[in-house]
Amino acid sequence: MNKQLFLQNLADLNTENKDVITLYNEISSLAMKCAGGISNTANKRNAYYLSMEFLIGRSFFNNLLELGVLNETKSILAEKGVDINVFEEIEDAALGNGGLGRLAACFLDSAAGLGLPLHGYGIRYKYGLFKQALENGCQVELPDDWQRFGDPWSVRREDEKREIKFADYTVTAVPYDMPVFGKRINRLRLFQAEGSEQAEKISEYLYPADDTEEGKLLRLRQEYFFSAATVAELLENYVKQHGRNFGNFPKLHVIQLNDTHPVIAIAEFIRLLTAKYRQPFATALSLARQTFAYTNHTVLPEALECWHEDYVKKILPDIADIIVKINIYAMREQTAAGCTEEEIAKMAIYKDKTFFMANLAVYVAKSVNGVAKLHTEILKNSLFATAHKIYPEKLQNKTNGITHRRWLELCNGEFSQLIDQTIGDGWRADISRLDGLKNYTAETVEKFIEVKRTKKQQLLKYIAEKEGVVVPDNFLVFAQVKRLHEYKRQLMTAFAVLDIYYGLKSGEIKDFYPSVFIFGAKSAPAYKRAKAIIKFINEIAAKVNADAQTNGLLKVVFVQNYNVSYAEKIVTGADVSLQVSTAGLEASGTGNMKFMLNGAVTCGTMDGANIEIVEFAGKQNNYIFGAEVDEIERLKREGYSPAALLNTPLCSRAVEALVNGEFSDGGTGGFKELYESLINGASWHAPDNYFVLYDLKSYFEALLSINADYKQKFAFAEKQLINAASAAYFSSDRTIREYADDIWKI
Ligand code: 26V
Repeated sequence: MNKQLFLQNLADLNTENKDVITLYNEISSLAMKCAGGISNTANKRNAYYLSMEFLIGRSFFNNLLELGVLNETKSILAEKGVDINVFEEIEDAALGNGGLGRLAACFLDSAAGLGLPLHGYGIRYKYGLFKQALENGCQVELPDDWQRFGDPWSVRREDEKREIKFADYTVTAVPYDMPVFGKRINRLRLFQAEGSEQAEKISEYLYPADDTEEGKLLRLRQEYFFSAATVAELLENYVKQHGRNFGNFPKLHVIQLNDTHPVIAIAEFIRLLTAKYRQPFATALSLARQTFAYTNHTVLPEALECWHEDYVKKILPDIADIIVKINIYAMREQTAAGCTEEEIAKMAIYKDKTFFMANLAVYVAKSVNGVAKLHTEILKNSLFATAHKIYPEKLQNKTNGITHRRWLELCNGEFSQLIDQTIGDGWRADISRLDGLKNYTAETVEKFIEVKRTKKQQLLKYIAEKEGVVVPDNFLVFAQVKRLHEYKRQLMTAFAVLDIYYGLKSGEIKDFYPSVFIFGAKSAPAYKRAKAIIKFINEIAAKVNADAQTNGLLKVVFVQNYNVSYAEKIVTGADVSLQVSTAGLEASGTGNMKFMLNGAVTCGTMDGANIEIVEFAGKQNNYIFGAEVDEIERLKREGYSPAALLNTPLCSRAVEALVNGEFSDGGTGGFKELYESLINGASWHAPDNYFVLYDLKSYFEALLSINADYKQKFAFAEKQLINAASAAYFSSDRTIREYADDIWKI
């Protein structure tokens, strides 16, 4: 970065009579001009991260921070009478749904920060994840036209576009490069589909609905589109430099597949090597097995991709043939290794006219990783147990992480300064030094209490403006913010909050410290139950907030359009992070880490990375409750009757509220359906298959004990500070070093 040039030009910039969007574009373009180009890595080993999602959020502040000019920019603009916070009007680039996409963004940040050559490849969606509004407490989806502010951080690479062929038509993939700044400048390359109206559809929306034939095909086209563009580019560049001796390709490239979405890249890689570059199939397969690595992000069966062969044959017939052939090689190898027919069936890549993308990835990839200790154990012992027996060297753990630059330095300047004062600023470059904060003094705790109060005030002020709910800033703040899904159990929190409310009204709960529950979540547009849960929470919020008898003690807010920028405010202002998934189902969670790093305690189940969080920060400094994996397994085996729990006081009041007319679902029948799902189940699942009623009592008790403990302000703040001081492990710098050392060898 030519810092001098940037600051000089910025000082000379005329800001008068310019609107925020114009200024945003001018300053961003100036930074791009002064930043320098993508760091050169030809002839060195590089890692490529293929992902359908990169949930980057806002680039402006982060890029200026990474370029080392944020503070100076703030002062120069202030001198001109421009408050840098006006750029908060520029909305997020939400090219992702949740954790998986945000992880990809954190990984790029950390790799650049550590000076490691990792490049992202994905899709430049015209519309990112929908914007959420609440109407009458119900979610409505609005298009997210993120490019309407301009896109000054991308460079269109017309000269590097290429054709991608489907059986019925051809599309042009045009790369847009976003530099990722740090110790070096890496590339995030997003492809835009062009050429015809049909073609443009491919990069129009993130995750189109896939419940129709057309939707499924579109999704498959998206996956192939960017995977094929990436693989073609890497092979072509290699051949330009090294000719057709591909022996060195795996030495120079490692391709990390972010979940199964880009797994089709494996088949395309083999297709190009055989059809275009005339390599024997066995050679191509062997090269693939040295090049690809795969990360699994969920064990939920409904999220494990499989493609009916008809779809693939229809638009990608050669790819279908190749996958069938890979399956033959796999079966041959597994038979030779002495596998039984049953074992081979479990690892099948092609069976019953269906392609199993996770099995394809596990067979071909040289490394398969889970994203938290428990998750990897589950992969080893159940989901991929057979493959683990045959290929024991493949499975490994890489516990997720978050970039402490965005998730502490950028979003919590106040706390960052306190840390600087306490242990020096070395932690910014080397996060492991954050451990030093464990030697805090009473004075540090007092200062931390001040910081928390400031961040809480900022958050509650913002919520008052945006959501119209006023919460006094002495309130204890609980937050559950994440995608809406039954397994994440926002419904269980809703029940617990209702029980608290009834307890306050009846006088059974005494000496309650004033508390607010903040929810933030988007539901998939077609996910009816999730939408009913949003409505239910909003019904509860309306009732509780309007009750003069209790609303000095309890408030509930459901924030609209929860996204990265909202998260940056919520994680800093919250006291308690709610991470209450059914044990075994949250692969890792990364929100839990963001709260921890900003000094919130976790109230959660022994699931995903929560387990490691309490390992580092101590169970005594967090609030763990609920059934653990073994118990859930036992309940599933032996059967569990939630109806029997309906008579217990907590369940009867809260669960019956779904159907006793106390709340209205707006005539959709959604509340009754939720009730039925809990008590009677449905054609596709057992009653209460996420054990909401089972864990409700211990959850309720955990919440009350937090409430009681919070009255000891100093002791509670100490717990919070210990959590922050123990969070170094959860920096994605650590995660990326592990990927670099163990998988990528870069
Ligand atoms: C996808 C789908 C799609 C079909 C309907 C149900 C369903 C449920 C879940 C998913 C999630 C797909 C993968 C994913 O986003 N996993 C998340 O990855 C994060 C980063 O590793 C991790 O922290 C989260 O625990 C995990 O849920």
